[in-house]
Parts: sequence; structure tokens; C-alpha cells
Amino acid sequence: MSILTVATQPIEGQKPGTSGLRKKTRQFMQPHFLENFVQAILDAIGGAAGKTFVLGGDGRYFAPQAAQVILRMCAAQGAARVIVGQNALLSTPAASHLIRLNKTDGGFIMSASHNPGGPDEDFGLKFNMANGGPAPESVTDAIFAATRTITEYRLFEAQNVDLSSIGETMLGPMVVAVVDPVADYADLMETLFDFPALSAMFASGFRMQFDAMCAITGPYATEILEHRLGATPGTVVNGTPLPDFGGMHPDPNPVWAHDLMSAMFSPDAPDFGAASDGDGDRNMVVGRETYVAPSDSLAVLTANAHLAPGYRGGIVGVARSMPTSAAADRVAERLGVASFETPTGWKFFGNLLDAGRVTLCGEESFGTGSDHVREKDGLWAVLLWLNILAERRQSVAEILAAHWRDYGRNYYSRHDYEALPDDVANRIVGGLQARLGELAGQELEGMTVASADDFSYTDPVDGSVSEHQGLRIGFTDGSRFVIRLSGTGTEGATLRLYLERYVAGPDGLDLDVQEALAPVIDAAEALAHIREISGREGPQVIT
Ligand code: G16
Repeated sequence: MSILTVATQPIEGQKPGTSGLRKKTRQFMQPHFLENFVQAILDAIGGAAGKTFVLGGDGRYFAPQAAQVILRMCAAQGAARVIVGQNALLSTPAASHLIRLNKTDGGFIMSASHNPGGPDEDFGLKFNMANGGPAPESVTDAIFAATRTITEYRLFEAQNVDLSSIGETMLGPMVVAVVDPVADYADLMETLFDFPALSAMFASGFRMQFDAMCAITGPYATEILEHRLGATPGTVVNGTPLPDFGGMHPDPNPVWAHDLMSAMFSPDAPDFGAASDGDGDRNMVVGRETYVAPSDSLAVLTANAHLAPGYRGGIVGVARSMPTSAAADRVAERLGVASFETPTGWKFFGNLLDAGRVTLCGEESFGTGSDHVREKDGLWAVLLWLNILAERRQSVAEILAAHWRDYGRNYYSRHDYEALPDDVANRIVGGLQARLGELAGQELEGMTVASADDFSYTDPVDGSVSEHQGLRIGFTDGSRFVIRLSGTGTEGATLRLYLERYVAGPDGLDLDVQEALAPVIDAAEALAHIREISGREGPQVIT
């Protein structure tokens, strides 16, 4: 066994996006593509010598081969130890937990999250830091810079390591520790939530459907919900992770989790439904005939977190991404705790969590989490909802209605225009950006523009500045829309239009969401001309 040094040259397009590098699988499988990127990561973090890492992913196509390459590269560069989930499986939140629990130097997560998997779909890789969170922009910038100057990479010449059996083996001088991917995470959940109360609720006939969408949360949800909490076998559906997610698009929203939606809106609907995504960090929560928008979910969790043992002392603050609705801010204000508005991307929550300035975080893109890890956590959100349901003994619909009566309702929706040609997307965004300065005071659809800007964020902890994080147009009645380009797609450009309108109540709290937002939708078209310029009749996905 020896160390191979392979000559290479920079490969275009290795700039990490909102959450790591996501590309078509075949692109990742091209010669040197993965190796260049891994070498760039190792160089950007100051090498691997003597370090311990975590490695795992959502089990998508190409992950088993990628895991072997990453292990060989870590071994060649002097890493002391890599902790790998059995069969290279780890949900993103479980990986974050293992990084923290074992006080490691970071971890490699192989996933393209909610993007479909398979040879013709997507693959991804991201690096998380020692705090368990996604690498901040300073590090992803350094990784990108390293991909542009790379001349060689090093890997250990060796047979594949057996990742199917739990235990330790050596890869040259490096220890490979294969661990149960579920156990430590499930134990952590047991410290945060009232498992006896949840078991009692299931024992009394409470019914639930959890759609794991043939992705990584299957084994986690089965262990926690069915084995530890006693939910009826079959509560978890699509529970076996498959390399192509069974052909599903593992994105837990009403469009892609349509089977769950039909079950929850059927006459025999269970009491509670939930789904999670490819790598287990996203969640969608549904009550009987009641869809819970992610922004509302964050607000309800913020208002009720104290009902779960892990948050009994109250929360210190809440953070949301800028395009997420302001519903959680209203709760924070009532609780007298801080609220923060960050750019899109979980990496922006890390500093606030590390500094102890927030307990909960959430995004409109079906992500919610807390300071227990440094990633969003789908199953955690589901368990917190269950804990709240057990304590309040009300249905999801009742809890939501009471919340809106109390705080008013932030009607909210996101319209996605997918796979637009880059020049079309840039024309739409560029056109609006160029006119931002002249919009204030304009009247549209009976509303007056109060503000228009390109969101720039100054991190309150380290002072770093992130610019061009989305165009936001606010109206004097508190309504607003936001336009930004997705940083996670792999085909053309995805333009996201985020729409919000606040109704204080008590009337008007039960409107159809799209109807309630109609004036804002029309105002957005009048100012940004998305349909006109793209030639599309409307968005592909509405959440
Ligand atoms: C990722 C990020 C999230 C972000 C989402 C959408 O989620 O971790 O913070 O909100 O993408 O980002 P964009 O609008 O740029 O596509 P995930 O679940 O894909 O890791």
C-alpha cells in the first residue's frame, strides 16, 4: 500500500452553492471531479494531518464509491480517524450530531438533499465544520479558490474498506470507525422530548403517517417512532433508503409528497402526517385536512417549544432566513426574545447558535432546527410537534387556528420557476435590480411600495458581510415579495418568488392562500415581469 500522487488540473464549476457542491451525478463521476473537490476541501481547511472526520450521506447513487475515495484521500493526507455511518449512511442532522458528540474536526456529507438521485440525477458533497454546521462563506470561498489552482491530489492505494459491519478497521495508518448511523441520534432525541408522554399518546390510539420518501430518515423514523415510541408498525412509509429514492423526488412539500397529502385529506386521515427529504434535514408537517406552511410551523414551534423538556427553560431567540415570513418575529416580540433575519442557507445560523443568541432557527424551504445540532433537522421538528400535540391535547388545525387568532396570520407562498435559461433569469433579476431605486411610492393593486432593496447581511457575531441575498419589495400595508435565484439547482436557473401578506384578524384568517396573496402576486408581475420575460404561464412549483 502506498500513496499515489495524481496530477490534475482545475475543473470549471466547482463553486459551492447554498449548501455544498451539487451537480449531475455523471459530472461528479467524471475523472478527477470528486477528487479535485475533496483535495480542495482538505487544502482549504489546512490539511487533514492528525484530524478526525465524520463521513456519511443519504445513500444516493454513487455515494458508496465516493465514500471510498474520500476515505483514501483522508488516509493519504494523514487523517487519524474517520467515523463513518454503516454503509456510508448518515442523515445530515445525525452527521452534525456525530461531529459534535465526538469533538471531531468536521465531516463530509454526501447528499444533494431534496434533489432526486440516480445516474441521471444529482449528487452532492459538502463539508461541515467542527461545530457541526455547514462551512461558512469564508471557507467555501477558500475551497472554490483551491479548486481553481489545484495541480495534484493524493490518495492511498488500497482495497475498498468494508463499511457494512460496525467496528474499527485500519486504512493504512488511519482508523476507520464504522458506527450505527441511528443510535446516537435517537438517544439525543430522547433527551429533548418527553418520550413517555409520546408513547402514551400513541398507546391511546393516536395515528400518524411518516413518509420517508425512500430516503435516509426511514431507519431513523422507524427506530424512534415505531420502536422507541410504540407507533403502529407501518406508521413509517417508504422507509427503506434507495439509491434513486425509488424514482421519487424526495422533497417534502405538497407537490412532491402528494401521497401523504392525499392521505391527510382523506376521510380516514390519521391525526398527524409528516415527511422529510433526501438527507433528513427538511420536514413537512400536516394535520388532518390541515397543511402547515413552514413559516407558520417555525412560529408555532417558537411559541410552544417550552412544552418540551429540552426547551422548558424557554428560548433565547429565534432566527429565520430573510425570505421566510415574519410570523416567528411576532412570537419572539411577545416572548421578549431576540429575532434575527439571515440570508438563505443554514450556514448563516451557525454563528448565532454558537454565540448562544438563538435557540430555534427556521426557513420557508421546509427547514427547522435548534441548538441541539448545527443543521436543520426534519425528525426533530416532527418530534417537537408531537410533543406539543401531546401537551396541548388539541389537533394541528386547532393549534394553528388559535395561533392565528393570537398573532394574526402571515399569508405566505413561494412560486418557483424552474430550469430557466440563465440569461432569462438574469434579465428578470437584473431588470428589477436596476429599478430598485425608483420604486418607493409607486402604487400597485391598491398597495404602495414602501421599500425596495437588495438584501445585505452583516453577521452580528463576526461582522462578515454577505451581499446580494435577494431583492425585497415591501408595501406600506406590510405585504412584500422577494425574488432570488436558487443556489441549489443543477439545471439552468431556478427563480424563486416569495410572497407574503399579513392579516391581523379576527376576520380574514381563513382565506385561500393564493387568493389572499393575489394582489401581491399581481404587483410582483407588474414590477418584475417574470411571466412576460420567461414566456412561462406560471410557476412549476407552488409551496
Ligand atoms: C438548502 C439550504 C437551505 C436553503 C435551501 C434552499 O437546503 O440548506 O438553507 O433554504 O437549500 O436554497 P435555495 O433557495 O438557494 O435553493 P437543503 O435541504 O437543500 O440542504
